Amino acid sequence: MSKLFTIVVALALTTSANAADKAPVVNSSKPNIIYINTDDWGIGKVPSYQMDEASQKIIKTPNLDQLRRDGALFTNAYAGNAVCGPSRCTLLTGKHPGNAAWRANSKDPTIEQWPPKYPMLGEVARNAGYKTAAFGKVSVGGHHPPEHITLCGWDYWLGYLGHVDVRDFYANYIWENGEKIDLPKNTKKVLHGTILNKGKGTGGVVGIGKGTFVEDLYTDKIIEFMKENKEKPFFIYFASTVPHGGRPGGMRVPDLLDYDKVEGLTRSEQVYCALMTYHDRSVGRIRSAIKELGLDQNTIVIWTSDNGDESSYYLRTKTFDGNGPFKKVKRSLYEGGIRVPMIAAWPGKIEPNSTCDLITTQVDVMPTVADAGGKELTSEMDGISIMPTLRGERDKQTKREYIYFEFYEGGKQQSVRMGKWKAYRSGGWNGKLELYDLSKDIGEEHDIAAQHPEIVQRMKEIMKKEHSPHPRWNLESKKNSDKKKSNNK
Ligand SMILES: [Ca+2]
Ligand SMILES: [Ca+2]
Repeated sequence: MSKLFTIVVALALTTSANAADKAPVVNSSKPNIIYINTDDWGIGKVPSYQMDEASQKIIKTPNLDQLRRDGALFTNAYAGNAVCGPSRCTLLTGKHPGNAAWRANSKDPTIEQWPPKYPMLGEVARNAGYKTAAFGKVSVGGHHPPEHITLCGWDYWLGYLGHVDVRDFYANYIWENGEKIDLPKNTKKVLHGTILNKGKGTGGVVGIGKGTFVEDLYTDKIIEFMKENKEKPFFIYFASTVPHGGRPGGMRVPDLLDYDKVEGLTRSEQVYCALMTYHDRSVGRIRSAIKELGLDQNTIVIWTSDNGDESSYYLRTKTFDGNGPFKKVKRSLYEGGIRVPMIAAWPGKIEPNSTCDLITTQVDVMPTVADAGGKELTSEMDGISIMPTLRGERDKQTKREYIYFEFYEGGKQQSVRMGKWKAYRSGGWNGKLELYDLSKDIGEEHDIAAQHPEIVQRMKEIMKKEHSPHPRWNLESKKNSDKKKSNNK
């Protein structure tokens, strides 16, 4: 036990509550946490995962490679859901997809449901003793008034209100703590002359920007926040929009970083790769700042992505195998839509250059943060704390029997991961349940439901149990709901 920790314990034991209130904040008992959640970064495109030769050869992420060498590569990490809004909703509300307010990007919850009565991630962190800050795509789902972002529990936030406005890496404004501020360098004129490529299918403007690159601005402000709060434990949520692009902002970077010299890359791919390398620099800058502030022994850095790989509107993934060995991409509850990269480092606790096969999803972030701050988990949290794993005490790690997903784009999808088993169903209650053994069939190619009726039955029970009714989303099959409607006439 460290000397400092002994003193803290002694203080807590011997002083009255009043005196304890006046005691200086000592952050050695609570690790700082920096949670970096990228946007649509497919697991195949993370060179450390070694799933795609082209990604390993072409995409430069030296700082993520270093993070991996310093920490653990999670091989069974899942996003909150298969697409931005629902995934972030799970992360920020601590509700799994069967209980979540957002279960598709397309519709908002009802006014009775939002804002919720239960505490959200920032508030849980704050209640656990953390100074809290959020950067980037801070929306829980859909588009919010600024006060709803603040309500999540952030002492400081910088970013955008929704999922569309946030896509512009050179927007001429940004929101800071509920106030809209100008980014005067990002004039239309400056950007107008920088278009390298436009037209159908590129998802907006692709090219070079010469103003304030918002990804860098987030990083500057994260470092500033850490400096200001280095004496306190802090929790930072960095929702980078890299490598997501799309209308209306498109994809722009300050420089192509020599990706234009790589043979065979399309212009979109050059910009796309440069975006990833710019984000990688952000990770490097943040980690250097942690070291300079003397906080590295007491800071957990977790890096991940909010859903599987995206290909539909980028038209730039042909060179790369973005989903690795997994089936489908973003918007699917097959593994390719939800299995994500996750790398965590904590010097002295997480074994360097290790791998971890714990099945974890973004629903676990909230209980993990509460636990890190010494708080009990509440019944409102659907996940488990992975602090024992992060502390290097894997034998103490609580494991769950299964994880559950549901999602309402591309059919009514449900899936369950239970040990080696993966169940998938599309079409609601009456859809055919497919069963895969991931230990032998990582690509979900061989449906063996017919051979395992007892597992199928169990999976159906889990799907029934974990789905909670929602006014916007139900699992009735279309036929049945049509029948109901005509019966009601
Ligand atoms: Ca996303
Ligand atoms: Ca693949």
